[in-house]
Amino acid sequence: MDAKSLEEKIKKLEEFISLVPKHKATEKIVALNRTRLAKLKDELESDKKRQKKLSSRISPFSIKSEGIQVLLISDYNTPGAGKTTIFHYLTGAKCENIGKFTPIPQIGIYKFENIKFQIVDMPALMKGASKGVGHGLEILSAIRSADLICICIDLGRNIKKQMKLILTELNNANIRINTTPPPIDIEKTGSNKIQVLYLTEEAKKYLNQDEDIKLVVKESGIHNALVKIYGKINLEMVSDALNPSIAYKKIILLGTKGDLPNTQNQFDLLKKKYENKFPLIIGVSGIKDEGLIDFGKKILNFLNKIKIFTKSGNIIAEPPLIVDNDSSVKDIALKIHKSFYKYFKYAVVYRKDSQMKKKRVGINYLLQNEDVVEIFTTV
Ligand SMILES: Nc1nc2c(ncn2[C@@H]2O[C@H](COP(=O)(O)OP(=O)(O)OP(=O)(O)O)[C@@H](O)[C@H]2O)c(=O)[nH]1
Ligand SMILES: [Mg+2]
Repeated sequence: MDAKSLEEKIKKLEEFISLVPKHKATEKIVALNRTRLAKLKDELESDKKRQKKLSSRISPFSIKSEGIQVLLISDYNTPGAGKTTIFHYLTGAKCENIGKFTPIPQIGIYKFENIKFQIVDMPALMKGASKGVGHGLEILSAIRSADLICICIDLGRNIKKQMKLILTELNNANIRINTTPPPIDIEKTGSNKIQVLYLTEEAKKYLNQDEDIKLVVKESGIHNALVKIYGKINLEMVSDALNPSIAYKKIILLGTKGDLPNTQNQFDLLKKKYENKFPLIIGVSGIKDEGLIDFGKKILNFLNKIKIFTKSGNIIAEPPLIVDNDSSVKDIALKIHKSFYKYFKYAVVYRKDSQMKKKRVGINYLLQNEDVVEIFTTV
C-alpha cells in the first residue's frame, strides 16, 4: 500500500506473493495478486516504451539528414581540435561556441555550387566511446548513418595519439574505413546445404577454399545458404559479410590549426603515416581558411559523386541531382519519379565541352559530371 512508483509496487507485490503460505485458503488471494502483478508489469513495460519513444523524439542525437550529411569528429581535448571553428567557417553559424566544449551535435547547411551539405559538429569522442562513455554510442550511431566523416586532427598536438584513440573506437564499433563491403552475397535458402558459387574469374581462384568458406558460414549458425562470390576475398571477408553490424564508411582527415608553428612537419607526418587508409587528407586553418575553399568539390570527388541537371522544355532545374559517378539515364529517371522509368521513350543529353553537344540516348546511357538530361516519355 505504501509503494509509490510502479517499480516499487511490483517489487513489494512479488515479495508479498512469495511470502504468502500457499494453501487452499490463500489460493485466491495469490491468484488475484498474480494477475495484479502481471498488469503492473505490463503498465511498466508500456511506460518504458513511451519514455523511450519520447526521448528518441527529442534526443539531440537523432539528426534528420538533409542533402549530403558530413560529420565533424575528433578526440576529446582542451582546447578542442577545431571542429566548431570549421563548422562556423562552412555554415556561417554563430561562432560564440568556439573554444567551448560542444556537448550536443550542432547542425548547419553548407552550400557549394547550389549543392546542399548538412554539416554536423559532433561532440568529441572520449576514450571508451564505443562502450558508451560521453554519449559515445549516440555519436558512433550517427557516424554509421552519415555520408562522410571528417576526422579533425589537431596538428599542434601528438598526431598518433589522436589517431589511435579515434581508430580504436571506430574499430570497436565495427566501423570499417574507406573499404567497400566484401564482394559476397549470402542468401538463405531452404535447401539444407551450403552451396558456394564463384561468379567471376577472380572468384574462381578460391575454389580450393570451398570447404573453409562453408565452415565459416556454418560457424555463424547458417546451415542452408547460397554464397555468391564476385571477386577477391579472404576468410575474414566471409565472416565480415555474415556480420550485419559492420558499417563501411567514407572517411577523410582534416589536419587543423595549420597556422601554428611547425605544423607543416606534422601535416607531412599525418600524410605519410595514414595516406594508405585515407586517400584524402586536407590541411586546414581556421584563421586562413586554406583547404576549405573548394571543400564541396573535394568531397564530391572523394565520394565519387557527379551532378546531373534535369531539363524540361527550356528550363534547367536547380539544384542539380547528386548521383554516383557510374549512373545511367535509368538512375536519373528513377530518382525523379518511377513513372519516368516506366514510360521511358528516350532521353536527350547535352554535354558541355564535347563535340556531341546534344545526343538522343537510351535508358542505359552512362552519364558524366554536369550533363543535362531531358527525358521523354510515352505518355
Ligand atoms: N591557431 C588556431 N587556433 C584554432 C584553429 N581552429 C581552432 N582554433 C582554436 O582552438 C580552440 C578550440 O576550437 P574549437 O573549434 O572550439 O574546437 P572543437 O573541436 O569544437 O572543441 P570541442 O567542441 O571542445 O571538442 C579555440 O580556442 C579555437 O580558437 C586554427 O585553425 N588555428
Ligand atoms: Mg566544438
